[in-house]
Amino acid sequence: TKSTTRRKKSASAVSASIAQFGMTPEQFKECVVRHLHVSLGTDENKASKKAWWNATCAAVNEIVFERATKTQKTHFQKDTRAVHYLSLEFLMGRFLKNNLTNIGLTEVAAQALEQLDLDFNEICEEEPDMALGNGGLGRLAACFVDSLATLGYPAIGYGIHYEHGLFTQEIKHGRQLERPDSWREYGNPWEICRPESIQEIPLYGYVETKYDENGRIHKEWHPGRIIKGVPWDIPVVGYGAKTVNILRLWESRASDFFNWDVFNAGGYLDAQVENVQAETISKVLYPNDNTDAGKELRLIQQYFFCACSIKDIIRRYKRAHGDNWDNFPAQVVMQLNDTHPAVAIPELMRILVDRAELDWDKAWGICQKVFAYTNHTLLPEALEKWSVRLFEKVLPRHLEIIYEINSRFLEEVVEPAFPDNDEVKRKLSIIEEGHEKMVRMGNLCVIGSFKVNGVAEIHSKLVKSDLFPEFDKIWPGKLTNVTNGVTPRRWLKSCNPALSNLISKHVDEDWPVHLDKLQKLNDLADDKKFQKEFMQIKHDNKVELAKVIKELTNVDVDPTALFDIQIKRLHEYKRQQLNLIHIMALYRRLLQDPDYDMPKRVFIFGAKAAPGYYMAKEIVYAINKVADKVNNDSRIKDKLKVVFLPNYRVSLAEKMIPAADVSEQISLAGKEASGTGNMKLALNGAVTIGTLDGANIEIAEEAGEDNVVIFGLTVDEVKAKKAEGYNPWDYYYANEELKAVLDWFDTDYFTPGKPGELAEIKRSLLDYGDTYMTLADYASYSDAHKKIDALYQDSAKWARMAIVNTATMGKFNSDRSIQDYVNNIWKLDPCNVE
Ligand code: B1H
Repeated sequence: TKSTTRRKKSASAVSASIAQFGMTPEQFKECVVRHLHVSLGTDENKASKKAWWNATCAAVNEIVFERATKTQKTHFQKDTRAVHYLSLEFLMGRFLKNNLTNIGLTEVAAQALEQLDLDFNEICEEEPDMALGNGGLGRLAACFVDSLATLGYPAIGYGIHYEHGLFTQEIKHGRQLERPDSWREYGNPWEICRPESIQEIPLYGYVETKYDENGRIHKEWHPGRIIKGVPWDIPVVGYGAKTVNILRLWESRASDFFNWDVFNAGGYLDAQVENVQAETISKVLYPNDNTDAGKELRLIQQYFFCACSIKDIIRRYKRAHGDNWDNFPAQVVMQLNDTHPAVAIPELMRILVDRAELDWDKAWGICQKVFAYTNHTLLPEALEKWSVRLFEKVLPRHLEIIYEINSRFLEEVVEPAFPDNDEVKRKLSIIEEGHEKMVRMGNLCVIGSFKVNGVAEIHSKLVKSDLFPEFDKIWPGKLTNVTNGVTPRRWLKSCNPALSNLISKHVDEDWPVHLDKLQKLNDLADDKKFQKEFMQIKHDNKVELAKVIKELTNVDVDPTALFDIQIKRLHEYKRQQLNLIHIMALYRRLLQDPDYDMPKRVFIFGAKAAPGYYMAKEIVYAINKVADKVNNDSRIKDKLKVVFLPNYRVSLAEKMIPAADVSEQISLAGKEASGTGNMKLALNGAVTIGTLDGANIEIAEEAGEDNVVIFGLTVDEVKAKKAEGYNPWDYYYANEELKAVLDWFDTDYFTPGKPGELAEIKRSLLDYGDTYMTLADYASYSDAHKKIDALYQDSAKWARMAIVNTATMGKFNSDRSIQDYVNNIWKLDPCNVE
């Protein structure tokens, strides 16, 4: 009966998609085979799996590009207002399964490939992740473009077409090694080059001051270099595939225009060097998450893609409106994804004042209606500052414009609000005075934008109270909140098909676009049959993940054990070290008392460390060394396993998240702006163990206090403890277990023959002051895990909690985030395509 319901289910899915796109599995199959011949130049007998994957993508693209063209045409004809999402990162992951989900042809494609004796999932595995982002900030941009297309809003994502995305991670002898990521070495079926929309971008040089006949001042920038920006377009398919928006990524090339001079001077080799320099701009993504590298190349990357994008936006605007700038703010809104694209503000000013010759006030009036800025972090090391010296070298005219913006702001805005107050002026100035003068990009963004938002309630509150309190006083209402979200298409429907099918049996089929409907599952939380089905699916997903774990690490894990997962970038504020210390304490308890009462547990990590982040890499090493020891210690009878899955990325997350029982969200309160992995895990039925930080607070509100396990200091308690003088040694001496675990780092217990190899971790937690108060939260964290153990041992109670988590995560749909942006910031109308 199970297989008949499966067949019925897929039959109805197939008929629905036939209704929309008129395609049967047979037709899809013929389309794939045709592409194998005409697009790939091979045939059924010779084709590699990669070729089959390419041919399948080509078949999907027949629908996708058709819809993309239709969408662009409609937006142009209706002259729609659009949002332009400027982001240095788009962490898209794989497209095939996602695009099939969104055009409703997953079952058709799976059956077509089956008829060709191919396994659908195996073919999907051929696709490299498009990893043009570091972590949450980049993945948020990817979820947002999905939601914008799904909701039918005219939108375009602008970014950089990096040749190398985030590095791939290998673990060798427990340490992280970085290898370049080559996601498009042999071409990428999802992108298309648009040479007709190439832009030329100036850099370096000097500014000449001129006066016209009327004595009016005019500034002319004589650039030292011109770089070419080549756009690559990637279609973004909305769920239901009515709207297909575009992600436009710029690749840098040497400009032919500039090189003629070099050729004429006889410098053929010099010209090649210039080419290499130009192409370096889009060569590689900076691998830092939540830290500012402050490198010249990074500033050039930022300017390069902002300048290309603004020229592109203006070209499109002028096609409909000519040289009349009056409607520009009505047609265009640009969302700045953090301060990384902040230089777009002086760039638009430069074009309006120097090129279009608008007077300053009119130009500034336009700018202030066009830009909105999202702040993603309060961490001081992540707040971007550029040295004035570097800025002047790379963008001399922009520096002048920033000075002008600043002096007018200080005189016309700050002086009236805070008369004669030099201290406030010093704080709000875009220029930080000091040993080395710096440009503060956060201040520039707040001054140049009409709205500024944080990414979760508590974070937005802290942006107002701690980061920009005077700005909040000057412009009440400018600082606001939009809580993050995730797309339920990728993060439930497509990555967890079994749970999705179960949900569809009990909730209207349109839950992927009306995620609040999951609330209906609340009524089934105590239903024994439903609990059994729900937990059976969780178990099956754990069986699948156990296979992946075996393949990647050769560790055997028991799928009946509790799967506890922490997946996110490695950062001390995220406190993977807290998780590790607790694991070591469990190990110690098991060694001291073989009958220690706890359910079998598997702790699973996925995390990349920035290549230059020393302590993060030490923590990766420590996790791997502890894992080696624990996993091979027969004394504890497999009650505890620790695995570190290498090369954590979007496609690996899609396999881990459906299999999680417990979600670790353990940052120090006040440090994690929002988090989005926390939402994905809870949506898939994981129970959160977490601090009152970022979106955890809102997740707890939605799920109810009984269905999450909260521990640790609150934001206010953290502040109070810092104020009174936090001393980690107090906690070390007060807690016998904590002391024993920390002292373990000094021995060679986990690194035989190499005592002290892990000692830096202990030092960072004691001698260096424990910046993120790991020791202060340890006891509370340990108690929280005891609570988890007890809850898990009551399987009905646990099932109830898991179900309620899935049922109550509707708020964290990125469609809701986008609707918030639309209502409060962007003011867009949806546009019907056909
Ligand atoms: C987030 C970053 C970030 N906040 C600088 N800030 C970067 C900062 O390359 N850089 O220089 C890169 C990334 N990333 C994350 O944004 C927050 O830490 C998360 O809490 C949040 O969920 C996510 C999306 O808003």
